Amino acid sequence: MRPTLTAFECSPDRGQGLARDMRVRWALEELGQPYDVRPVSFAAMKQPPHLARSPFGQIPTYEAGDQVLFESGAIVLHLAERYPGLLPADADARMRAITWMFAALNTVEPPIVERSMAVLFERDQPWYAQRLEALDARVQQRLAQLAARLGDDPWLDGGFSAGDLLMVSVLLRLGSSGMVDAHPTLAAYVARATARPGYQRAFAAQLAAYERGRDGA
Ligand code: GTB
Repeated sequence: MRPTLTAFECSPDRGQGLARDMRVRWALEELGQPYDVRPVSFAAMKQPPHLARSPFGQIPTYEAGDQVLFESGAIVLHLAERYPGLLPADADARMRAITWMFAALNTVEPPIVERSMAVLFERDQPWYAQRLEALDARVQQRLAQLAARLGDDPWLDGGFSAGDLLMVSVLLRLGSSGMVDAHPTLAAYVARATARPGYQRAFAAQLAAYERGRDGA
């Protein structure tokens, strides 16, 4: 059964691959699973047909027959459980990889998102510089802790896993802030992950989708 994802009709990131459909596309590419994408507009996201798939009116969603999922982390976990390649077979190692998935989404992503929101929406506030300093410190703390754990290892725990896929997806949201580059081992970790053919295919697909949406094709 070929699944269908939803993604922005025209992503506000202009095809930089920062929207959360990218992590699901990347997982599907790593797993060698074909998929279709249904683009949705901001208006359509808030209409009943999409709200039936995503109660919060967001992308991405995943549909395969009767299975309808929302939450990018849950979708990646579902795919990684279903097809071999993104979770180790050994039960303990598998649970550690799943723990890294949660760490990426629950411990590392929130301060990064909070910082991104401030940069986007709070720039004009008189307290912006002070707030940004505090938010930077929170992100920097997480990056230092992550770098300490990664050390010189290529991946977080053994081979590349869904934990790495989500962690790198989250780190990419720091974009050109230079915060990841301040840790050469983390920068190399991100470069290693994004050089993977699965990432490259997913990135190209979302960029092409953005360009189609932008050109109204
Ligand atoms: N926890 C959910 C998940 O992981 O699936 C969060 C999903 C989510 O935030 N979806 C966003 C969305 O649908 C798109 S990815 N937003 C529309 C809305 O809520 O009305 C977040 C995102 C958006 C834009 C950029 N960007 O421009 O760089 C990056 C990430």
